[in-house]
Amino acid sequence: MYREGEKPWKIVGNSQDLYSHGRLCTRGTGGLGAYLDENRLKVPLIRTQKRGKQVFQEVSWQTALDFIAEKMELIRKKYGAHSLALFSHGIGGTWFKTLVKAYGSRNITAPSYAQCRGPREEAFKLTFGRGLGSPENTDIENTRCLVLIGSHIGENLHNGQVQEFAKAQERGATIITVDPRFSVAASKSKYWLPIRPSTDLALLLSWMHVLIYDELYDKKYVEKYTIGFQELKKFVKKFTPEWAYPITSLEPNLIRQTAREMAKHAPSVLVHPSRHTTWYGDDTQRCRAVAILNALLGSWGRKGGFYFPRKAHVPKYPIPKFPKPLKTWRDYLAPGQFPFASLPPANLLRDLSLPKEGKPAPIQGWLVYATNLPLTLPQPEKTYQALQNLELVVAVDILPTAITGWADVVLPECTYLERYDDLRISPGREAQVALRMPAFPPKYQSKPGWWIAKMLAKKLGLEKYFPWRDIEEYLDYRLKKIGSSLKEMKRIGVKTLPSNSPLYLPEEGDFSFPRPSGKIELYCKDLAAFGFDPLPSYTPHPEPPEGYFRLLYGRTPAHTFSRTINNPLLHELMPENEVWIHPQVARRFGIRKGEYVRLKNLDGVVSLPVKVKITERIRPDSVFMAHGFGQMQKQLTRAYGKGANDNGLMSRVAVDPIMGGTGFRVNFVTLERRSS
Ligand SMILES: Nc1nc2c(c(=O)[nH]1)N[C@H]1C(S)=C(S)[C@@H](COP(=O)(O)OP(=O)(O)OC[C@H]3O[C@@H](n4cnc5c(=O)[nH]c(N)nc54)[C@H](O)[C@@H]3O)O[C@H]1N2
Ligand SMILES: Nc1nc2c(c(=O)[nH]1)N[C@H]1C(S)=C(S)[C@@H](COP(=O)(O)OP(=O)(O)OC[C@H]3O[C@@H](n4cnc5c(=O)[nH]c(N)nc54)[C@H](O)[C@@H]3O)O[C@H]1N2
Ligand SMILES: [Mo]
Repeated sequence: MYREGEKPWKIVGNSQDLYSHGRLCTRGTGGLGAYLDENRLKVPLIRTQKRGKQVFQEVSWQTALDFIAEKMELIRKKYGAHSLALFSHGIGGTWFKTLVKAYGSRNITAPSYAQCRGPREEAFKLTFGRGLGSPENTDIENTRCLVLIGSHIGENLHNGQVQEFAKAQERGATIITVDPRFSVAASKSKYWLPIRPSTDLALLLSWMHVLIYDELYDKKYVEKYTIGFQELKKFVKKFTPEWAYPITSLEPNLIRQTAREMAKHAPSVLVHPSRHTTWYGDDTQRCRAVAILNALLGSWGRKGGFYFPRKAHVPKYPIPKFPKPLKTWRDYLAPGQFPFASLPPANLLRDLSLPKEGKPAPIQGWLVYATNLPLTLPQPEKTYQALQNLELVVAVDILPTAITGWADVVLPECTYLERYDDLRISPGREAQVALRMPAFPPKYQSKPGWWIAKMLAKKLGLEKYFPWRDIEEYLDYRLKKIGSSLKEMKRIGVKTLPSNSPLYLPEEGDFSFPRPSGKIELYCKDLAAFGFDPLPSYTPHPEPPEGYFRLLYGRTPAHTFSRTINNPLLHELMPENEVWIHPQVARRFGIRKGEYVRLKNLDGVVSLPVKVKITERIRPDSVFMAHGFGQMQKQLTRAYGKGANDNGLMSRVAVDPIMGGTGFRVNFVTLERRSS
């Protein structure tokens, strides 16, 4: 803990923490910059002019919270409590979820579902009976063959995974990377498959064909644990590598070789399920294909494939039952719409905030916690429309960002270095509990999320849902239930609880998978019952028109989405993004190295100028850039106007009919030179 007068110097990891082993990534170390950032929100603000105009008045916490509580009461009376939605991302959202449930709404969403992991979670649940969760139960550490499909570990810095990836590589594990871009992971791979974007499902089907018809699959495993193999075998018969070649642009030989390589190492092989999986609208089906491929290789529940994670059970602090909401997002779905959505898609709640046919919209108020919706939800013009129609928009943030610019009330949270959050109880190889505690007192007038939610609850007469005196009492209560205490956790940070639940399938005896059949379902009756393909079919996606390129995007090691671009330490590492273009494209447009161009999409949306990176590491039919840049808040003195915003160009989406995810990779752009 910080002592008065001391200067913050460095963030270090906790060696007992399985997620970091004491080693932090760039962004973890750079976290100090979030605390130091002089552009931070400092006091509560209330808008004094029409929404969209950024004219705010500084107010006291009392005034800000009174204003919100009054508006929430008004919404409850006029439209019903269910017409308030919460958008949140990350663990800090816990308190606001409690608040909103207590108030009477279950319209609670996060972009980490329908803009990220949703399709994968539903696909794996439909196949194996459980999703991957976060962090994923991938046994990279022990794998002998790792297949990465549009998952660029190394640039996507999920700390634990990157460390395991490095270990696997050192051990000489074979890495196969399928990516239209020569990613960092591709550079460490034995095989790089520069696939034509949007055709992965064809590759997956032809890999299955090779495994089955060359009899390379795990027969014992398939027989014992799966159902639907005969249907699958018949289904993939025609999907030969020769069939896949013109679709994917990958040579048949390469497809056969890589299938054999996987089979050689099975079951210690991991076809990584990827994380950001909302690509082309048929994403649940593509992820089903990944799941099925893993089942053929016998990797689920096997060492070097997928382990069964352990999770600590920590009793909750007792609170009364939440009231039953009058309506939820499901009541607004058409029959058969998104039948497998287990959470509300954020885009759905956004769209439900738009008035239709002169009637008031079902959603009338937004509480937004730690998510920058204009840069996060595709089709931003719809987000702006919704924002103009709401009765109330509250943003709880640490910076003056795109979303706070649209809020009626802006509440400055303190950074994660200045507050307690709820306990981290996530799955892993061991059952661990971790504490986040303040290293410094909150700067300015910022306050922790738990305090904000508790105070609001009090003003709304909902204090019984926050019955603890303060966060320390809350945490201590929970920790004592597992034989620890806040005092102990403040000292050790992370605690491993005893757990001997098996990490892998038993060698002998039966095992029942949590599916209706008790087996891994290669053929999915549940999907068929709703009119979806029970086995994943390949359907072609539109190709870019002449002179246009598919817009690909992804992570970059120095930054987390849009949230770190203004961070003084991380900004220094990467102040702007670049657009990657192939030399052929550069020649055709007469573009020179380091030049700035604008990207223009098929709907005429034009980006800010962005620097060109001419490289053979990207296919000539696509361009690539890192997400999160091109921010337009002048108050963000470092991030302002630097680089281009991929989300601004996402005016089209391909919606997944199974769970409502928004496929982002269906936007095409051309390049505009400055002089032209
Ligand atoms: N176009 C496009 N859209 C995408 C993606 C993409 O690659 N391209 N990626 C998708 C994916 S995978 C995901 S998971 C989502 C992520 O979506 P978001 O979580 O919305 O990502 P950010 O843009 O980082 O927005 C985070 C916001 O939280 C604020 N913030 C940061 N720390 C704190 C804190 O401690 N407290 C509070 N109260 N606020 C804080 C930041 O200032 C920022 O305004 O985006 C999805 N959307
Ligand atoms: N540094 C850093 N790391 C992060 C994050 C961060 O913000 N910063 N965010 C975290 C989060 S929430 C997520 S969801 C993950 C996301 O990390 P990933 O799941 O790895 O996803 P993306 O970053 O979107 O990576 C996209 C990759 O897919 C490739 N690609 C594009 N189109 C296709 C295609 O049609 N087929 C194939 N096979 N590949 C294609 C792109 O070239 C790119 O290399 O990263 C996590 N890790
Ligand atoms: Mo994500």
